[in-house]
Amino acid sequence: MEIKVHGMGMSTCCARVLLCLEEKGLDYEVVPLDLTAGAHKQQPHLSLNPFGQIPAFEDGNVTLFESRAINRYLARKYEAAGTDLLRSGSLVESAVVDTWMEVEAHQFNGPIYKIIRQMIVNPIYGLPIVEEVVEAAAQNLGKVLDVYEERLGTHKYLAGENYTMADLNHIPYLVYMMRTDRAIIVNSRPRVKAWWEDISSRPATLKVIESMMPA
Ligand code: GS8
Repeated sequence: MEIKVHGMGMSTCCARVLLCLEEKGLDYEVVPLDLTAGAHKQQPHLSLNPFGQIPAFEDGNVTLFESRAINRYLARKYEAAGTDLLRSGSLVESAVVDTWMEVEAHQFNGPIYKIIRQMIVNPIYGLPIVEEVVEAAAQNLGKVLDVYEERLGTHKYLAGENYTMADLNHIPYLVYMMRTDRAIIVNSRPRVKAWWEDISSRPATLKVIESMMPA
């Protein structure tokens, strides 16, 4: 297979890339990496991702890491296939997609990562859930999603009337958060809730959720 994703479907950052591959209808192979054995901190993985993290990505001779950068590469290379994720045909529309992708990476990701780390990852490693950390992150995420609630009052999706990579990049952490009692942060905001129900029921999303951790 030309396209290889080194990692595993249960990892949120790998799932982000798989969502893009599925929206584009591309064939790919997930090359499993045994994180428990520390394979990500050793060669040959370090030559694919020098930070010793997953995912790492190969498309023929091209090797990349950083899930969001991999997704932009895929969307540019396979622009004509599947969903138009970057709206590159319009300077302004693509700039709005960029804006909301930045919002995801710089406003949304920080607090939701803390919630998932505490509530989902810590128990796996036998670590306690620090409730104060969860509460502070939930407050911050709520403030971010207040902005989304407003935005989704005038637009169907974050970047406008079309589903784009700006929406897609949010999905993996939300899949896990929606299984916790902090799902209320989404469910208490009607437009954010409707947006989540829409983007989480896309065929590509349903396919990728199958490879994530079971609920
Ligand atoms: C983050 C990669 C990352 O944190 C990206 O690709 O988007 N900004 C990067 N990967 C995590 C798994 S994410 O579920 C990872 O590899 N963790 C193991 C480690 O850091 O040792």
